[in-house]
Amino acid sequence: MRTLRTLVLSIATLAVALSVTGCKRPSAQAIVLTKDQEQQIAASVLTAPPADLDQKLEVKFEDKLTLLGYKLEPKDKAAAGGSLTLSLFWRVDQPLPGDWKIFVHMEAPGLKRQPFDHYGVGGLYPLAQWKKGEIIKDTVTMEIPADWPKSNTQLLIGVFDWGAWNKAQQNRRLKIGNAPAGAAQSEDRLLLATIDIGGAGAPAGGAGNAQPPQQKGPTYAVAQATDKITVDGKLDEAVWTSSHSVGAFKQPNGGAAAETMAADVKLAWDSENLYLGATIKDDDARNTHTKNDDTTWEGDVVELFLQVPGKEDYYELQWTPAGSTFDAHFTGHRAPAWEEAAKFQSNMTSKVVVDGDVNADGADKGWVVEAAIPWKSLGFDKAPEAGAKFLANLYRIDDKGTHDFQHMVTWAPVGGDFHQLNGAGTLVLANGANNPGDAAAPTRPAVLPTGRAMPLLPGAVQALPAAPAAKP
Ligand SMILES: [Ca+2]
Ligand SMILES: [Ca+2]
Ligand SMILES: [Ca+2]
Repeated sequence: MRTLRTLVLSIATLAVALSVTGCKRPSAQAIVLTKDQEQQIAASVLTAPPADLDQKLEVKFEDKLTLLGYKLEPKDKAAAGGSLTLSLFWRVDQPLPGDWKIFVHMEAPGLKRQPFDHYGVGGLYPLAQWKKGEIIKDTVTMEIPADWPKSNTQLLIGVFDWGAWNKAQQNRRLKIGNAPAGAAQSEDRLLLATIDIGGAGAPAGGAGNAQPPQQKGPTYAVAQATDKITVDGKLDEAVWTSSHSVGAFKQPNGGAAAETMAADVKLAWDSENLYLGATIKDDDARNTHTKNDDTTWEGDVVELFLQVPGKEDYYELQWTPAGSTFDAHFTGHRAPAWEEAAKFQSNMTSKVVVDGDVNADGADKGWVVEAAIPWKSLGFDKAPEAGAKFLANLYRIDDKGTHDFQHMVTWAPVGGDFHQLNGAGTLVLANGANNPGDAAAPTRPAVLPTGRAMPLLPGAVQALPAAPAAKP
C-alpha cells in the first residue's frame, strides 16, 4: 500500500513538472538529457575560446557576460535560401538567473529583420544555468528566407529578458559596454558582421542595381468625414456607418484569429483630426490600468501605430475599456525607452462605451472606442491632404494574463514586434468615402502572401519587444 501511494505521488509530481516545463524554459532539474545531449553540452563548455576566431572581442554585457568573439560560416557572402552558422563564445562573469535569451537579428537595413532568439546551446543549456567562469560556445544556424532582399545584411546580437517580455511585454536587454567603434547599435544590439546576401532571383553575376523586393502589407483608404464627429463612443456618424473596416485581424504570426478575438476597426479623417472607431468583441472587458500612460498593454487594449513614410519617428496610441489611454512618440525604433516616449501628449479625445461591466466578473459583450487625434499633435501644422500616406498597424490584445499570440491580433501581421512598421499596413487619406468600388477603395487586407510570414520561432518575438521595450 505504501509503495503504491509513493508511486502515485511520484507520477503526479512528474506530471506537474512536465506540464510546467512543457511550456516554459528547459530546466535541468526536470529534463532528463540523453547521452548525446549531455555530450553536446560538455562540448560547449570550454576552458578557453578557440584560437581561430573570426573576430576576437571583449565586449561586456553589463557585468554578466563577456562576448569573447565569434565564428561565422560562410563569412562574407551568402545566398537567399541558404543558411548561416554563427558560433558565439561567451565568458560568464556573473550568473544570470531568470528567463533570458540570446537574440540574433539578421537585418537587411530598412528592409527586413529576421530574429533568431534562443536559450543557449540549442536550448539544452539555458543562460540561467551558466556558471561563473565558464566559457560557453553557443551555436545557432540561421536559414535565410528564400525571398530575402539583396543587401548588405547585418548580424546584430544581444541578450534579452524573455520572461519579462512574455509576461508583461517589458523590453529588458543587457546593456552593452566597451563595444568597438561602430559596433554598438541602438536597442542594445552589437553589430557583429555584415554579409553580402545576393537576394531572391538575383541574376547570376548580379545586377547590382536590382531593386530588392519590398514587403507589402494591406492598404486601407481612410474615409473623409464631412459631418462633425462627436466623440461619444457611439459610431453613428455618417462616416462610420458608411465606411468599411480595415478587415479581419490575424495573429501577429499570420495565423487565423479566434472568433472571440474579433476586432472591427475603422479610421476616418477631416481637417482637424484623425479618427478611430473600434468595435471590440469581448466577453470579459478588463484593464486595471486606469491611469493614462500606464502599462495599458497589460490588459484589454486597442493600439494604433502611425508613421510618416520616410521618417524615423512614429506614434503609438492605445485605448482600454477602462477609458485609460497611452500615447507615445518614439524618435526611432523603440527609442527612447517607452517611459520617456510616453511623455508625449497627443491631446486626443476619446470615449469608450462598454457593453457590460469593465473589471467585474460577469458576461460582457464588448466595447467601442471612438477617438479623435489632432493632426497638430502628430507633427502637422495643417491637416495633410487627400492622398497622403502613412505606415500603420493596429493591434488588439485580449487580457488573458499571458501575452501569447492567440490573445493578440493585428491588422498587418509582421511577426510579433509591434513597433515594426516596415512591411506593415498603409493608410491612404481618401478624398471622400472609402466604399468598395469607389476610386479610393482600398485593397482589402489580404491573406499574407506566401513567403512573407515571419516564421514563428520559439521566442521569435523580438526583443521586443516592443514596448517598454518591447512593449507593444
Ligand atoms: Ca460618435
Ligand atoms: Ca477581454
Ligand atoms: Ca503620453
